[in-house]
Amino acid sequence: MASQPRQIFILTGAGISAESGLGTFRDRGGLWARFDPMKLATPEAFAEDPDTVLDFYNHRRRGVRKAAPNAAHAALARAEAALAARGGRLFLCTQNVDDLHERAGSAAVVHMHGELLKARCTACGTVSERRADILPDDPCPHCGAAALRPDVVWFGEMPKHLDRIDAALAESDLFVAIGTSGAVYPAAGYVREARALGIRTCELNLEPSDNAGAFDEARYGPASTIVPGYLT
Ligand code: BV8
Repeated sequence: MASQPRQIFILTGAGISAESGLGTFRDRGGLWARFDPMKLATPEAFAEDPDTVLDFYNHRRRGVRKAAPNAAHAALARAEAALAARGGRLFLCTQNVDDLHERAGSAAVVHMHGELLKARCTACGTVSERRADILPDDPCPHCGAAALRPDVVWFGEMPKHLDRIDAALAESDLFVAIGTSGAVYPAAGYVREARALGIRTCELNLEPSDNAGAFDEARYGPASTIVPGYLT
């Protein structure tokens, strides 16, 4: 990393968790290559076939519980602490619904697409920690209704924390995208917003993403190798 930025905005996607054994979405053999997201990751799909949708996320939740953070997650946690120690800030915005950033030691993680290890009650809105499967008749821990869903953001639903994300981006002097294809909005638009704000941009990815042309700088390779190298 060149000059010492004070505020770094990091956007991570499924690629940072790939070497931890969690599937990506759009790579060969990825989740959306095997499943139709419109049949599993939309509120309409959940309304039509809740059992299949719950089962899909139960399977992924079990995978997250078995996975471990990799060197890229650890490097981001170290960078967060180092930047804070010199009066700066690393803002970590993730599209991922796993908890690998937290388990690697990142203190502040903004999950714009929600979290797989949380359940939301569609009756009372309560969000609760949820490491076990969600079964159709499981009661909400707050109101008792059998109305739980994964607290993730489906296609067509409003991502979380957008105001915080926009405010952090506007204050940053470096934008780094890690392990994301640049296919899903509004996250995929952040690099262009950064450029319009005069913020330096860098892509760290296995291969050039759909957004590759929008970045000032890029390093390609597995995240567990290129992220530690870039952040130290
Ligand atoms: C919304 C949670 C209204 C559930 C997910 C324009 C503006 C706004 C919206 C839209 C728009 N155009 C279209 C839309 C609608 C839609 C959209 O973007 N559709 C796409 C398909 C065109 N967006 C929405 O519906 C969003 N909501 O728009 O609300 C609104 C309007 C205006 C402003 C604000 C709001 C909601 C989208 C969220 C959907 N939920 N996930 C779940 O997980 O099941 S999306 C899903 O895709 C995941 O969150 C995932 O993180 C995300 C993005 O995918 P990536 O993370 O990038 O993963 P991918 O597999 O694609 O790529 C992996 C990359 O890693 C690859 O490049 C690969 O090369 C690399 N890689 C692989 N291995 C490694 C690696 N890199 C490094 N090391 C490795 N080892």
